[in-house]
Amino acid sequence: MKTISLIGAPTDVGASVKGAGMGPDALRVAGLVEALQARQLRVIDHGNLHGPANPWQEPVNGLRHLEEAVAWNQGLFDAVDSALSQGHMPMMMGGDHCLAIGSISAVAKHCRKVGKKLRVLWFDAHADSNLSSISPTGNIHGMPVACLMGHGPEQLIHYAGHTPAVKPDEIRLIGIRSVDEGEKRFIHEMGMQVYDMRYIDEYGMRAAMNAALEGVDENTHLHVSFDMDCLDPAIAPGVGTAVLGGPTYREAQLCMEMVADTGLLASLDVVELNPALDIRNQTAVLAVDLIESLFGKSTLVRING
Ligand code: 5AB
Ligand code: MN
Ligand code: MN
Ligand code: MN
Repeated sequence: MKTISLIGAPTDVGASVKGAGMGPDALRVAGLVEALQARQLRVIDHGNLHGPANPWQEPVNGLRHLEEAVAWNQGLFDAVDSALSQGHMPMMMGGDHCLAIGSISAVAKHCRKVGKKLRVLWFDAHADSNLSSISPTGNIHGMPVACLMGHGPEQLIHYAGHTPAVKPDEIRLIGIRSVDEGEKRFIHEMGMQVYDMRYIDEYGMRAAMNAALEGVDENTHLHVSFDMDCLDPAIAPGVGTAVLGGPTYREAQLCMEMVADTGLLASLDVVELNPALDIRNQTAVLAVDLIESLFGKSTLVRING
């Protein structure tokens, strides 16, 4: 039986909109633990990590709350690292997306140790590939992809023990529709593979997912970093940085089902859920619904399905 380690990281230090820190509890209220148990998974809820409060300061040298982000990511790195060394599947409940730096750095360290290939699927409206020199906001939740690829402040790029933690060809961005000018250049320089909304409109979600999953095999550790603002705000209003024109409910379900079909999911981040902006917890309920599909719950009527 698979064991899921639930790790709550209740902070919004990487954002400039308040409220993502309430994400972990909103997911619990929406029935995450029970839903996973119903999928025949053993669930250990480690509760919430502790870290520095959000000082709500202006950016310094292009970075807002660097010290606080470093502390939260170190705590999360340690928790994910420990879950993986016990053979558990870590599920990080954010919190804002800066937390993926610690979470995925621990995953990258693990992959190197056990000799697995890493594939990160980054579902997001944004590219999260900013640098302090080009970011229009200084918010670190807009920088985790760059940090993981070794471009970021010293304190955020060495958790894994090897830098970069993640190579550009190990990550796929999916659902993207809001990219800053500097990010565009960076993405091209890095040669990253991006399945943006234009691609999804033209070729469909099935083609996008097939392309994003190309080359994964039984020796691949598949990590999903799910920013709730990836989804269309019509179905997911409870996020801090909503962008029109995201995947529909069915397209999102298809993504999850196609990941489930690989049987390779080995770690997960659920981030950027903002209960303060939600309507009767519907975005958290949707997250739980999608996570069920990620773990193989299917609405299809088929034999052995
Ligand atoms: B999220 C923006 N590109 O850097 C920036 O929600 C938005 O983790 C970042 O995807 C959004 O501040 C970060 C304008
Ligand atoms: Mn994000
Ligand atoms: Mn986003
Ligand atoms: Mn956001």
